[in-house]
Amino acid sequence: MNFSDYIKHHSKRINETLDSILPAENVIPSTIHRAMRYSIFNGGKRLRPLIAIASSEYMAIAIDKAVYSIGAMIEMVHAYSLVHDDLPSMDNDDFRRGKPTVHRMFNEAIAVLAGDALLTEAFEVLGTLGSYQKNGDMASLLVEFASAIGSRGLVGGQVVDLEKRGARMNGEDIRFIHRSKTAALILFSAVAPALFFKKRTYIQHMRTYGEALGMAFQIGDDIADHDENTEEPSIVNVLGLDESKKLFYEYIEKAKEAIKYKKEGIYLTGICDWVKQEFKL
Ligand code: GRG
Repeated sequence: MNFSDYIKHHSKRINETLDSILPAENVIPSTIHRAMRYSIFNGGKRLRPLIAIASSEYMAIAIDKAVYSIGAMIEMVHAYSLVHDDLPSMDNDDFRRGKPTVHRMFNEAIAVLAGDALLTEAFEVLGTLGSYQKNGDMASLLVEFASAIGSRGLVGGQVVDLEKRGARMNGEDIRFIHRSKTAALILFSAVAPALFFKKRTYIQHMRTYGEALGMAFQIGDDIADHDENTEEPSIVNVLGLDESKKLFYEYIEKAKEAIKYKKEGIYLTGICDWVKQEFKL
């Protein structure tokens, strides 16, 4: 299957999985279920679930309900992080993916609660994996997931991102933000199938791929959003545009290098090229 068909095919299956997991809009209290669905079904690329699927492919893991569920729980956490990131107390954004943000469409309290529910219910999805995949290592998956998105991962990265607004930063500060805020969940997406399906020989390759791709992704986002007057931490304001681009390509090459050993790596490599296209790099 070519890369574009691969993305379309699996995105559809991820969307069906999310649709089956999330409570219907008319389930009481319907406001929160409408808000959760609004945040999930408003045009995301499904990058992280697709990484989990392509990494399963690399390790010859059958792409079945368990893999789609792992992808769905990651996408639910991603959606929660975006809903909270857009809040007035954080980035105070009115639009996401060209549509009103959740707090604009509903209200601030519902946006906080919709994020909370997406996060909580992602762990419910993780907990149900055992009902159709009896031999999976749920404990390792759970520990890695929680630590990727807690105060030493996603949340911690967001704290430093907020604290560094308008402050002078060095390379170490910006690396910490990128690694925690963005790369941690992308790394988790790559390594989750290896952990759950106990593919121990691949764990380190997947970590290297995921972290490098995650770092490249956030550098690409900083380059695409570059504005020298912004107070928001950006690698471009620390290293300059040329150095940032150089680092972007180095991380993309590092990610590709980590999975060059098998022909099944074509989709993981395709995702690296997709990220390059996404940021026009
Ligand atoms: C509020 C707990 C909390 C965390 C916020 C991850 C994060 C930390 C905030 C998200 C906002 C942001 C700018 C993250 C950087 C990574 C990034 C560019 C996310 C957008 O990811 P895409 O492009 O989103 O995969 P789509 O729209 O395709 O789903």
